[in-house]
Amino acid sequence: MNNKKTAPLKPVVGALVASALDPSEMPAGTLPEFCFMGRSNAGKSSLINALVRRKIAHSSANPGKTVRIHFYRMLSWYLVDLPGFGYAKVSKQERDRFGQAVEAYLTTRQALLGGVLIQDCRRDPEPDEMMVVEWAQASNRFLVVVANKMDKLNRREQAERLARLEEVYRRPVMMLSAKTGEGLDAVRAAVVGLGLALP
Ligand SMILES: Nc1nc2c(ncn2[C@@H]2O[C@H](COP(=O)(O)OP(=O)(O)OP(=O)(O)O)[C@@H](O)[C@H]2O)c(=O)[nH]1
Ligand SMILES: [Mg+2]
Repeated sequence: MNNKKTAPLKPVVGALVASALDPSEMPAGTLPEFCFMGRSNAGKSSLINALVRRKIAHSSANPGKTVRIHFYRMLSWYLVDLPGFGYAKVSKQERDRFGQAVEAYLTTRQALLGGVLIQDCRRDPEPDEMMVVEWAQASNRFLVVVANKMDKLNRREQAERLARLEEVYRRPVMMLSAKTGEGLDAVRAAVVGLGLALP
């Protein structure tokens, strides 16, 4: 019998598995993946941290922080934090480089089930957001559209913006404040409903 004390099992949930640009740097596609997309500063990292109940994704007031494709281990899937579109703070050359990497990831990654598109509820969708919707439709992937920062609006404005966004997107939109947690349970339920366990 082995009486040696074993080290406690390291928590795997939330562990950063890879920060990739090239497909060769990505984990083997043995687990399903679900990605988080949106304009820089929309609140991707804030939503991820709220869903996982841990500060795994870096969130800051400094747009363009996420400049690689980050893979985080969940219990039975990988959570993928994609670099945001439209960063001000990096060169065009660098922007093109991860733009291409993201496009290649979205179009070729077999393990990718779908994702969350997050945007600021005060803005209208721009071509980048509409392309994500087209991508989901064309490739038959799940897409949850989230309008974040609802705490910045009053109730009447929230209702107006929700109606407007659903009209433009032509699909359901979930209102959220990653800051206060309002709307978070519904986003959590949408993700868990796809069979993706959250802590
Ligand atoms: N008022 C308010 N601020 C928020 C909310 N969600 C995020 N923020 C703030 O918005 C800023 C950007 O949030 P992040 O979560 O870092 O955004 P991101 O989409 O991950 O940005 P990049 O990684 O740069 O692409 C931070 O200052 C957050 O504190 C929200 O629901 N309400
Ligand atoms: Mg981020």
